[in-house]
Amino acid sequence: MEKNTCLILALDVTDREEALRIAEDVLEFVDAIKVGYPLILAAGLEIIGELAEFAPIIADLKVADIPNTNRLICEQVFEAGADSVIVQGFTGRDSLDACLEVASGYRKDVFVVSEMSHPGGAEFLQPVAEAIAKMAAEAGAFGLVAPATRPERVKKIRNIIGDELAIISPGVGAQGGKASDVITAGADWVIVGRSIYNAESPKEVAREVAEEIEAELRRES
Ligand code: NUP
Repeated sequence: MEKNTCLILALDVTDREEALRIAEDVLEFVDAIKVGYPLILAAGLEIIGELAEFAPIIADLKVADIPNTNRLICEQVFEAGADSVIVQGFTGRDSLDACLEVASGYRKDVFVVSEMSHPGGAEFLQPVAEAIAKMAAEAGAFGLVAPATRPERVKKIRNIIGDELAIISPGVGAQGGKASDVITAGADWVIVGRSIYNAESPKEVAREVAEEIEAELRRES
């Protein structure tokens, strides 16, 4: 996944045509498109291959099962054309290793959720987030998912893992996070869903977020 705009679109619409239309519309302002259960369940797994024509695809399936089942899920996702998959870390090292093995066979990437961005993410996940981040780094994951709603947590996790892993960060816009704050905190990519795909002009909002990130990166350099 190339770093250009540092923006990832979370495409959680449930209509295939709408998904393709929005993807094409915002294309020049996003480095990747993240698809998850809402769109895959509505439009079928083939939507991954269709969207892969536009941008690298991150399959946000938050894979969280025993190693064998994780392996089977990851094979399906990569066969469908995804470039990376998001998996949960709380299931432990063996479950993560199963995903990493499959990804490496396909020359694809794995992102591990360290702490979730919604308020409930602070209940059970936050206390183990740092241990999950360390495990993901030791296991050789490509990156982590960390919450844009808590930039101080992104900073903490960045300090723990150093520059070895990428951080992708959801929670900007609809969940209250701000793109420039989470870039300052050490995220590599910002993930934005509703505030782009529900906008009257998704392209304009994507442009605004990309410009905010660019300005912040320029200010820091
Ligand atoms: O901790 C997480 N928070 C989160 O919002 C991990 C995620 N994968 N996500 C996903 O990011 C969520 O499922 C949605 O697809 C996207 C955020 O969308 P929005 O709040 O910008 O609409």
